[in-house]
Amino acid sequence: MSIFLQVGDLTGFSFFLASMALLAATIFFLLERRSVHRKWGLSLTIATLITGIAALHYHYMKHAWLLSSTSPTEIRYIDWLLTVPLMCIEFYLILRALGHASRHILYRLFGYSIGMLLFGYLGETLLIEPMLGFGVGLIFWGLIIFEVFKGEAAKAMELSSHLMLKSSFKLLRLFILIGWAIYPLGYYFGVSGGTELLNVAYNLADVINKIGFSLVIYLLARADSQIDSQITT
Ligand SMILES: *C/C=C(C)/C=C/C=C(C)/C=C/C1=C(C)CCCC1(C)C
Repeated sequence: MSIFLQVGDLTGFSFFLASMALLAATIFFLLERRSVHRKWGLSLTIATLITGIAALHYHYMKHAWLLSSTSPTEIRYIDWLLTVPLMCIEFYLILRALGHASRHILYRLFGYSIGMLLFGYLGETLLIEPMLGFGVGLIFWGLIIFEVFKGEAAKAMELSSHLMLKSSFKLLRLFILIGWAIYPLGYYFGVSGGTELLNVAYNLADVINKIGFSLVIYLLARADSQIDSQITT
């Protein structure tokens, strides 16, 4: 085994690509910090943490893959356990900017995402029957979807008349519905199709969901900051 990427190692390729893309996104958000108003500082910090934490984990995952060609399941789930709750906080911060945040929404999103990841982990490591972990994980994902499309979070968002914040919220929840669907698909087909398929799917999903999601937050923060500076000047 070598620590170099071998010709034809598509999975290794996707680890390198995800690692570099996440690093680039992190540097971009750090450099762009001054282009947003202070009130968006916390949202941008969290967006930077989402890509930054993942970039660091990908550094380790890529090495683990090159050395062993096995799924770096533990590192991956540690990454998700940190970054998915941070994504929940981003929803909460938008609701707070809309003036309709409740902490219960945040706690529910935390609880559902931890449940989803816990059962995914237990199934993937065969500590429980893989399809049981999958099924329970799906239920928790469904609860997250319900919360942001029909539940209290969605209702709180609808109460506001701030169009730009509302459309960003609607865009972000599409990541949860569509972008996040790649994960259970990867799990389902990976369990029978093998670790390569599983890891390529997860790597692709992480690039789309972490960079795309954070970029929407950055664009919202920048657009809203420009409106503010037009009013004050
Ligand atoms: C940055 C990391 C993200 C956004 C990770 C998201 C992970 C999921 C949406 C995982 C979902 C799963 C299920 C819905 C069923 C069980 C298996 C999982 C954990 C892969």
